[in-house]
Amino acid sequence: MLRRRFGAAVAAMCASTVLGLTLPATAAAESYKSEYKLSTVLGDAFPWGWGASRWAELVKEKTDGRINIKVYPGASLVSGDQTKEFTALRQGIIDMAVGSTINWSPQVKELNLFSLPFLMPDYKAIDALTQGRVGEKIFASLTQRDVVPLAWGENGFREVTNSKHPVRTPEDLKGMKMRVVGSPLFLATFNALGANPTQMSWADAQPAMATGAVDGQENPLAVFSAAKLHTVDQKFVTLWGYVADPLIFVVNEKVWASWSAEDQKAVREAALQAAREEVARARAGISEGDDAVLKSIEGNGVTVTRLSDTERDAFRQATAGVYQEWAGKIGNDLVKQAEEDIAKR
Ligand code: X2X
Repeated sequence: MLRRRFGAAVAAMCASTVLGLTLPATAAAESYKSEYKLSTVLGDAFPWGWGASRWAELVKEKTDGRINIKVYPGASLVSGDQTKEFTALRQGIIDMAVGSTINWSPQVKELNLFSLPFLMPDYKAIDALTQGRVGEKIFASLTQRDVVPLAWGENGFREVTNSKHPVRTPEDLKGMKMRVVGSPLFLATFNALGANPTQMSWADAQPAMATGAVDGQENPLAVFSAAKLHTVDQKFVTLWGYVADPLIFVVNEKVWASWSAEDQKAVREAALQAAREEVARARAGISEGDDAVLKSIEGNGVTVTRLSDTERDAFRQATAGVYQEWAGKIGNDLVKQAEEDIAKR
């Protein structure tokens, strides 16, 4: 009897000790998910997916494991439909993302800025926008759309490729079946160039190239190389650098609000560091003086066409009407600021 009572008392003590010690932790654990879902289009073999994994890794480190992130490449949380990613992020189906400005531009019109043909001539121009007042304005408009933007990464300058012949003039694109991404601005640009553009997701694009359902596409060289697009018949690349898509590291606003100030700071710092490292990777090996990726593409039998300034200008002129029309849709003030900041770079 005595023994049993003693046992019960010990059990009660243990229970209260356990409860006393674990209650605050349990409360905290309830507002934190055991795992956060992070969406990207491209996986670890690409700078983009690498940057997302790097962010996850740094967050784990900096929060002592309080925030665990799982990366879902292939926009798999939205069944591969990358233009639905932003909506799913707002709705909380996705907790975090490293997303391309192109894929979110159907919902955030300002993001079409980066897809204005021939707005940004070089990396300094991209940086002048993302690291300046234009970038701040775009972040402010994202903040009004239920997400917390933290850092700018980069997919890269998008070069046009095809299976038919070298492209040196707009005429060379005439009638060519081109896969483009999901913003109507891309349809407008390729229509203006006389091509025959069709919209599809990245997942559908590769089989379409392999079967010849499309002749060509446009994507950064880092993507061309990692996706081995020469194996799906892309034999001709033209370096025209007509647009570049930055990436944005974001967290759903409710998820963000559920974290302590200390953890928010850690996630932000991790995003800034991962983005810095990701941009360096996205830019590596594809320009003069640092051309290992470009060389390996050529080594695979791909013909790389480099345009003179005059040749590039013909593409610019052919798309000038699209630029004008879309500047109005994006917001003439924002476009004007972007042009000024690029001129001053
Ligand atoms: O679909 C594309 O072309 C890609 C991978 O570059 C984007 O997601 C914008």
